[in-house]
Amino acid sequence: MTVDYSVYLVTDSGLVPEGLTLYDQVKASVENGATIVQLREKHLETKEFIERAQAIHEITKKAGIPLIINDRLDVAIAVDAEGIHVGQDDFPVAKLRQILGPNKIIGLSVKDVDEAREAIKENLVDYIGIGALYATATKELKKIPMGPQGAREVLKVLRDEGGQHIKSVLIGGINDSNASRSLYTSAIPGKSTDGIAVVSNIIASKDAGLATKKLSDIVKNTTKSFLVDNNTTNINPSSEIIENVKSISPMVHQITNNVVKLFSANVTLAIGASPIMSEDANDYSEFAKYPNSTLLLNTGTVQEPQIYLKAVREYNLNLKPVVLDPVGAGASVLRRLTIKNNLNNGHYTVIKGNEGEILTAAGIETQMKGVDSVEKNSIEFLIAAAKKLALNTRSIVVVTGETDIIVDGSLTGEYYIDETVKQTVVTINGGHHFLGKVTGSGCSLGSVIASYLGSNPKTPFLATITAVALYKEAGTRAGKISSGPGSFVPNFIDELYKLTLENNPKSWTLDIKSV
Ligand code: 3NM
Ligand code: MG
Repeated sequence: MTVDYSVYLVTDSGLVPEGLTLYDQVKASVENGATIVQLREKHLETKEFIERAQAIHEITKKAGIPLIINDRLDVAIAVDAEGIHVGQDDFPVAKLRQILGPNKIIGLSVKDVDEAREAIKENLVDYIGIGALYATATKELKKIPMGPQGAREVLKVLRDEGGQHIKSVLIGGINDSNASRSLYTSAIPGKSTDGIAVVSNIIASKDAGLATKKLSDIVKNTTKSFLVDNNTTNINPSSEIIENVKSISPMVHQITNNVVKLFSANVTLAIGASPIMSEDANDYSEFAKYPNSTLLLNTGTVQEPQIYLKAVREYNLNLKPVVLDPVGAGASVLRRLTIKNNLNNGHYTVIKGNEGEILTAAGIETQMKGVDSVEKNSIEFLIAAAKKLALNTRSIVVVTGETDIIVDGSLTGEYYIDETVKQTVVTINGGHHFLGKVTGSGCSLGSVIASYLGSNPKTPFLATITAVALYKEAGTRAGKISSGPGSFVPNFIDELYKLTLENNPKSWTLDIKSV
């Protein structure tokens, strides 16, 4: 039997809204895209559990999908369910297999790589539930949520240590705002999860059918419009992209640090976009719905996690671009936590930083001096780190420095990653050393990238290249006519403005290469 794990409904009768029954919820869900159902009843007497299982089984049988019973072998046998799901401390898998035979589905909850290794060694389960992915109110967790990073580690063990045939679903805190990126960012080359397992986002919904349909669409389709194809052969800055910024003038919502707000706003205006600064969550959902709006998160002066996470959630939900600038990411424990939290709980179209920041984001130990990178690594090493981060996050990664590096996020429209994945890497040389003497010169590049993405959401890679190139070209030109960092600032804003008006990227003098 081939089982479709893609939209895996797990029940919890305690979460059913007033006026509805569990039966209503499961029926609506199954009719709208649930591909497998697990009946999870923690407080029912045995007789009632069996009766309920029978009733639910009628629904799933009619739809031709499997019913899995949580925990209770006796109930599973009594109703001849298609399978059983157990936790680490429940009925031992070896015994289950012995009793149920080879044809029943057996699933096991796995919290970490050690439990994954154990499951491979036993080689008796059909699938594992990897969780908890995120925080959840539905179940008391024994361990802090692992995030996509933890899920990748588990999948790596399955891929490399003999568990390639074991299917998997993600579980814990999954809903329509994070389902897409959860699938994308948990995948590694050669091994991806097979679906999402969801309790409250469906069961607690007043319209379980609609809730399921949304999730089902996300798994099947919406991901493709969110993460558009970046396979571009053209790496030359594009006048069409610049024209779009000028004609659309996108709203660029910036949650940024206190040092650079004025400068970033001025840079945004100079290139034809429209800045708005807000850290108030009451603004977020409206802004995220503006046509062509886009979000920049700059963590230079670290704020409460929810200020960032609520904003990313809204923009992700509305399929709008988000740029993350993890300023000073490796400088302190707080900053390392902040980036981990942001990366684990949101999807970013572009992650931009200097070498130290990108290495930290990629999970490579680095030395930071304040917010300045004190790293001096080879360009090859930086490219490798940027590729790793791009693949893990499915984001475009920009590493700034004398040579800027831009790596695509392999956003092919599918969430699995082929083992032979190819990532486009572009380097841009140019600029002027005064850029390094002016505060906000890195941060306002984030504003420019965000502006370009907002007006070119379907071609994010070329938009990013064009934004970075425009910025460097303006720096080069301003440097030539400035006597020091002081006069450089107004000259730089003027050059950004002029380059935008001219819109003739063919005349730019940068060295842009695909490597
Ligand atoms: N198992 P929701 S987390 C049933 O970590 C369950 O194994 C988990 O509920 C695990 O979708 C979880 O409402 C609850 O967050 C998931
Ligand atoms: Mg259990």
